[in-house]
Amino acid sequence: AAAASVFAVAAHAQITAMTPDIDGKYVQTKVNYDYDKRVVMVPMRDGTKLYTVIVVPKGGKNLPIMLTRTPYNAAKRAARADSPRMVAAMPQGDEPFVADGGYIRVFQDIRGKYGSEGEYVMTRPLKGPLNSSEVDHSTDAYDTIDWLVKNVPETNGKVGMLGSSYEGFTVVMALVNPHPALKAAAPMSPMVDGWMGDDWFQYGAFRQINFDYFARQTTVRGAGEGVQRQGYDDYSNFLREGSAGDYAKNHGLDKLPWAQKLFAHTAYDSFWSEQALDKTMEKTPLKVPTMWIQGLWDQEDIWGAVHSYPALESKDKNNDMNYLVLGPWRHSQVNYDGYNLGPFKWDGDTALQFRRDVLKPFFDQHLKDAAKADTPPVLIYDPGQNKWNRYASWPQGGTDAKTTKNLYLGANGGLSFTAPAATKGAAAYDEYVSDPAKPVPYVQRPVQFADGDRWKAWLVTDQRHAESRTDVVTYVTEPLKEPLKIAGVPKVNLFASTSGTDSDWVVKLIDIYPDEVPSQTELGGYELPVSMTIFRGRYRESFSQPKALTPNKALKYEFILPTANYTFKPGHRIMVQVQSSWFPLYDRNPQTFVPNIFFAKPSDYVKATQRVFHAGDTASFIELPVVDAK
Ligand code: PG9
Repeated sequence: AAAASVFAVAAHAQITAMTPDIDGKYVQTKVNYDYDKRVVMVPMRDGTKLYTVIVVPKGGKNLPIMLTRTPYNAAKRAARADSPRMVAAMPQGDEPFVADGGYIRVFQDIRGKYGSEGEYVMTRPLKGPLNSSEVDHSTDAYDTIDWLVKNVPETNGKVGMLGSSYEGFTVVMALVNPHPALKAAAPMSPMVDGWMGDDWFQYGAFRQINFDYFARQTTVRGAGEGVQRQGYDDYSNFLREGSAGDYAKNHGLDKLPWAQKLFAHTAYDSFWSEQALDKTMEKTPLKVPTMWIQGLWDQEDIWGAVHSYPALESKDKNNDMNYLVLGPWRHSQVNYDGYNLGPFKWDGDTALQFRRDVLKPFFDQHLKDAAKADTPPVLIYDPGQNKWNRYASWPQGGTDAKTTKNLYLGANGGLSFTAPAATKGAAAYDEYVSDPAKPVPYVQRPVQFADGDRWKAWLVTDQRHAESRTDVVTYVTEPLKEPLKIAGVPKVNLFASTSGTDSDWVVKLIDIYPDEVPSQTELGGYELPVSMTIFRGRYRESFSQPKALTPNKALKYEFILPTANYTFKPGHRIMVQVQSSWFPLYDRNPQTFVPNIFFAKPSDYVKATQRVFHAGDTASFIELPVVDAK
């Protein structure tokens, strides 16, 4: 009782009615936390300090470290929930790793973003012709890992790295001159080649959704704002404002260095080829077991993982270092629920199955000296059969004449494996008018880039909305009598002409569901894109040297479609669609050859008559990587 009254007197002596109530001294007592969170500024070789959040299970000893380097706010990445339990505080994708307190988890802001010092450079190139400084993401990863293994007492000295998209790009960067403590890596949907197919362009066609992305990322060190809109429908918003360059100018985005870099490098020049990490991987010794992961319908980085895996594969002499995983997923879905994509339901939570049964054992083997995991060299979902396939190598089909089957576009909208004969009299082509004033929408209008759910699933959008347009040509097989399975990379061989001097060609390989699907009626007649892309015609002969197209001449366009592992089932039909715009996701081709499409003038945009040829020497076809469906 005496002690209590002393305390009461002392408190009264100090605290008055006017004592300021915000004194900044309060630190909440963490009750029953099963982890410690430490924030450290980790020094890099050039003296720059990077904001690093280290989350250690309480009482942990001899634990491996799982590292993610991010431009997306390390503090937030390490705080999914404000919970005393590490499994709830870490991101959903980490649950298998942290549920049993078996891993130290580290998130770090890359230089120039959020809590880190230094200058931000978008996907900072490696030291070399594009980067004359002494630092890049390879050295930053090295210095970080070096610091962690020396300064985190609870670690066993082994580090793994994982992360998706930009965070996947930083994983790949760490594989260039890797620190010896880096024992395993999982780049998920890594940004690898920003011109061929990841994020910025696809075969040279610019992805306008990125204006919002780099406005948010490069206007401030923290989280910036997207671009203000004039109206509800982004189709109208972008159409109204003209070229992508005009759009940028109208919103002041042309002042941003990243926009200026994009505008200056529209072709596949050394700015892009020097940064293409699949090319870097080809020159890099395979020292770290690496699992390349992406979605089959990855709407942001469809190029990276599937091109990096083959770049390293010839170095994997025992087939136990270089792995490929493709799930039935949208971009980064590997880290979330994987029960479905849009209306397509899979055989359970495919993403969790993968993280728990494949990814965790892979890391455990290399970071914890656990038993050798039963990791398939290649693991790919077949959405048609609704099951995972384990392969020893990839691709399975399309590797020789036996496994390549040509699917020919034909007369009267036909599509078959028989080459069409030369036609006498009958038209050897189909024709449509591509009008830049009425471009084909990539999803049904109204379109909003800000609608995240729609964006995430857009690559499985029902293509009937496009089929019914007069500026889209379609070719369809008879209903299949037998299952047809493809497992590899479909390749387009398109003979087409335009009355203009430049043109885009969008080619889609589609699975048409039967008219009736009793178990899920809304899928009746659904036109599911299996694989599709856009090709900017000016790059027909060379990606680095664009060239005007000769008007009205049948020219051959050859390019690959995104990788597929897919069974078309009996009763389904295969469809190919061809069109010349995909708006507003991709900027419009003016259809007049201009030096730089970003700066096309209103008068450059002209209607063009397009022809798709399907007979004799100019028979268009898609090479399919066909394998035994059983
Ligand atoms: N796809 C995003 C991105 C990566 C790299 C550059 C620009 C954008 C991402 O999800 O991180």
